[in-house]
Amino acid sequence: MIEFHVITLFPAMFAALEHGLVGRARARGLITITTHDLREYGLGAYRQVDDTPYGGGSGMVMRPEPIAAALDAVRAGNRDLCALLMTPQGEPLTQTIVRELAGHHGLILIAGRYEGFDERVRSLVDREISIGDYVLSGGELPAMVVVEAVARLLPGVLGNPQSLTEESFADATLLEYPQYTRPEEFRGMRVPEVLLSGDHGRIRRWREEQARRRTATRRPDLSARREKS
Ligand code: 9D3
Repeated sequence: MIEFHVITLFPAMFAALEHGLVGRARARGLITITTHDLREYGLGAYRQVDDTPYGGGSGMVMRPEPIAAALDAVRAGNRDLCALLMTPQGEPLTQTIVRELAGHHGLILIAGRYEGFDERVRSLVDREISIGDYVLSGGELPAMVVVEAVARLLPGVLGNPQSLTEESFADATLLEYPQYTRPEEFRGMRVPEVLLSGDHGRIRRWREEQARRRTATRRPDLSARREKS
């Protein structure tokens, strides 16, 4: 059981998490996801959450007070939550980080918009997380990525715990071997004979070799990391 709290200007985007594996985990009471509309903590009659940057420059910056107020409100009801700021300047998310996050009782994810956060917001959180080196329009999709990656590690969320065992073994440093299902021939492309042989020793060795070769050619970075460990 873990509780996710998301602070966002676009709570409606998180309807995506009513579906699929995460949606089922919620329905079964294995996780909770609560969105908190940052606009409700905005300043003045216009509920302002952003402002122009000191020193000039283009774009708007998220003011610290609404985020601090939202964080205080979420933390008031719940002790011991790990607060994550979703930002392109954060640590790039890895499966190792996902496993660390899954160890907490609850997570607060702060999704921003505009050009970024006032620097002082960083002092209010435990970690800053990026999901990779490409430009998105805000932190909402990254927050959903974190929720899904963490949720599927929790006991009972995956139907088949076998997949988790295989995952931790491969540790995301080995790409998947080629997989086939019916039909035996599709548009002239046949299923490799070894997979039809019934020889489970041969099949296992073929899959290991394929996974190694595929990792070496497609992901030399992962391959090098494996050879060292
Ligand atoms: C194009 C504007 N960029 C240069 C000044 C800065 C910038 C600000 C805000 C770039 C992206 C964003 C919005 N992105 C996120 O909030 C975000 C993000 C991402 O864009 N990529 C990967 N991970 C993340 S986590 C949050």
